[in-house]
Amino acid sequence: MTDFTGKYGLVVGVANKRSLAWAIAQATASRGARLALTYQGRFEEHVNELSQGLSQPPLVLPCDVSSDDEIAAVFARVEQEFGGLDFLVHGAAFAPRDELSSPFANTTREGFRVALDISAYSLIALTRGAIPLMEKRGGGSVLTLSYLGSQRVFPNYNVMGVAKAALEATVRYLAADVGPRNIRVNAISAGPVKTLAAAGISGFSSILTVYRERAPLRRNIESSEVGEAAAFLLGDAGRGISGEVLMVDAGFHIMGM
Ligand code: IMJ
Repeated sequence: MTDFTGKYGLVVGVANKRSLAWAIAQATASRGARLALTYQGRFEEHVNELSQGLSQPPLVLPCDVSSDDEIAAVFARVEQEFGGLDFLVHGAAFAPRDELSSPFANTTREGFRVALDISAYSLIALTRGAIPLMEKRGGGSVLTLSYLGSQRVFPNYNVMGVAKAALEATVRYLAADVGPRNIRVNAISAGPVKTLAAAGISGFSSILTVYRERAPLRRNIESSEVGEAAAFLLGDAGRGISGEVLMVDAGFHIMGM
């Protein structure tokens, strides 16, 4: 599969070993990519530990994606160390906990703001930072992670569904904007995986069961399957694809019932 030897990537949104962003980091690093990984404050230890396990030691940097200053600092360091960038992986998402258990009509103004800022706006800010570094390399590929809750209603997904709908629209508008510079922008919409983003979500186990029963493949997906689909979209094999949301969900989304 796609070789990433000599390619530089930035991966945002690794929290721990179960993170889909980590699966993407592993899939690209194992194919030869040199990576920078960013962590949000509380995940520093986890990400530092994980980074030891990559074949090439990554650059590990702090980044709170709600801060323009921290985003600017990340790209300054990446430019210093790599001189350019071939791909960007955006796997950051957050809504205040209460928003994922309260009735949707009770969504707060602040909860809505935070969810859309962290989970959708950050893709615009990060892509803007990546553009000059990708132009130095003659183009690049940007990938984000979404969920079917952007299109359909799932219990408790609530304002995250709204944020993912905004994120998928952002993918299309960014793809149109940066395409002339040979930069592609895509999303993978992954089926449910027991990551930190799913921890403590009430009813998550029954969601996994429903997917397993109804999906054409009669099983749930594995993180590595997201990693490999990501490697395809990020690498040369995906060079004709932009503005796309690729479903990696064992086919679940095609079913009517
Ligand atoms: C999350 C909530 C409800 C239903 C859910 C999920 N389903 C899936 C998820 C069906 C698959 C996981 N997911 C796709 C997410 O995007 C989760 C985002 C998320 C999770 C948390 C939990 C902890 C917290 N804030 C969060 N913000 C976003 O405090």
